[in-house]
Amino acid sequence: MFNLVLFGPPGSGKGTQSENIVKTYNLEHISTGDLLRSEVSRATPLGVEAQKYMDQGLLVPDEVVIGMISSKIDESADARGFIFDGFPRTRAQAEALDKLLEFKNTKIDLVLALDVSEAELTKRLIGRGLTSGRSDDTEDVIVKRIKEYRSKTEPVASYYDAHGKLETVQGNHPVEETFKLLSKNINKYLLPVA
Ligand code: B4P
Repeated sequence: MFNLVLFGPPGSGKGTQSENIVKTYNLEHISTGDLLRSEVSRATPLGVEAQKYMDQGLLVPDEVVIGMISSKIDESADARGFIFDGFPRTRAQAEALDKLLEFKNTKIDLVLALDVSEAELTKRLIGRGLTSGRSDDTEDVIVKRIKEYRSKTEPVASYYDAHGKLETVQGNHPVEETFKLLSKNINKYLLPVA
């Protein structure tokens, strides 16, 4: 099993690149953003709780997100591997993920961090907001999301760096070009299937 974390600020292209990676390497995609938005749209108790945070550009509490991940991993026990998109976003989530995977006799193999300038992030998210209808793609919420990223999520990179798992990839390029850079790193561990 090969497990990859795709790491980066809001709008860095985690969701976009995950689609390409899933198709090329046949990995199971786990996006906490997508899972949370699905709970919100179905107005489940978890979704109602999560929406309060997401609408303000804040991270949803760790225990909510960690519980969701655990059941999602169990659903795909036979997978070739997982791509974790937008998770972990705090050190507590990173430690919880390590414990969960250890319990399942596996581990995180590689963390690919997308490096994108703040001006480009803002431009992309405002652009997406024109059509996405997402309540967190407005200018004032985007500023809060980037701030939340800098204070709570960015430190997670050092956690993985200390474990020798972190590779940083320039993500300012067009989608296909960034994908080539990501693939170069993944190919050291796993052969493409497509
Ligand atoms: P997420 O759904 O994870 O979303 P994201 O950070 O906005 O986006 P991503 O990096 O995937 O960007 P994308 O490819 O879409 O999080 C949303 C919220 O959910 C969080 O703020 C938080 O509240 C909550 N949440 C999620 N996970 C959590 C966790 N683990 N713990 C706590 N809370 C959690 O790209 C963005 C735009 O850029 C798109 O329009 C795309 O088309 C464009 N784009 C992408 N790559 C491009 C490129 N190379 N060139 C030009 N445009 C590009």
